[in-house]
Amino acid sequence: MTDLFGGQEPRQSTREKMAEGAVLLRGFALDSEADLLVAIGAIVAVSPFRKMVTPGGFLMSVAMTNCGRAGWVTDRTGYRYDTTDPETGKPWPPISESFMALAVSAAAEAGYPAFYPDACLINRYDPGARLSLHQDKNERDFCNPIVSVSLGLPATFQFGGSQRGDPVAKYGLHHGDVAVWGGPSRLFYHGVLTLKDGEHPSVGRMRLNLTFRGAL
Ligand code: MD3
Ligand code: FE
Repeated sequence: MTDLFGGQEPRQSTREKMAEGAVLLRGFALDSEADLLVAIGAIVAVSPFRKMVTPGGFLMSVAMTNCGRAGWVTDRTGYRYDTTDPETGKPWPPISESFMALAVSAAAEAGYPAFYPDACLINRYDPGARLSLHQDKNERDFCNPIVSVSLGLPATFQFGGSQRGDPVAKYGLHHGDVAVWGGPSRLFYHGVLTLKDGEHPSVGRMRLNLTFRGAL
């Protein structure tokens, strides 16, 4: 028998429809875990995680950094995409091959075959961190989906509708899960509940989330 997988079976990935245009690919990133963690380490060596201030003056509990041609930032003047990291004054590090391959293949698997992100926001949730209900609408073209990758501790994700008051569904997002949000669900309200304490075997005491975007 030819050894197709180097002695290792590819891990199983399942697909779940969350809403029109929104697909959850459970376990899709598990085989890329090691590459992703190395790439994140290289990014934060150049552009470290930082907690940013909202236009309203609140310090976010989620620490963030970016890679790609543009990065999402917030300060007292507003939310925007910036081609330079305001902390370093330099361009953000590039999107690595392993990041790009994962984002492109997940988008294709979810029915978006021509998605080539130019920005990737990296969120770090320490225990106690949360992200309140919001829409992602700083991107130029809402025809592009957003691809999100969850690593580390599990979190409860809230997914509503196009109005803030719409009822929300809750999903557990686990290490290796990838979700793709496009079409009618692209502008739906969403958020992440307060992260519970724990220790993940390969990531430690945190959750990491990558979101790939067509920003510019
Ligand atoms: C649904 N991040 O960075 S990822 C964000 O887990 C953000 O860190 C969360 O919301 C996190 O903006 C959720 C899932 C996600 C991302 C973007 C979406 C869901 C989305 C855009 C539209 C609809
Ligand atoms: Fe968001």
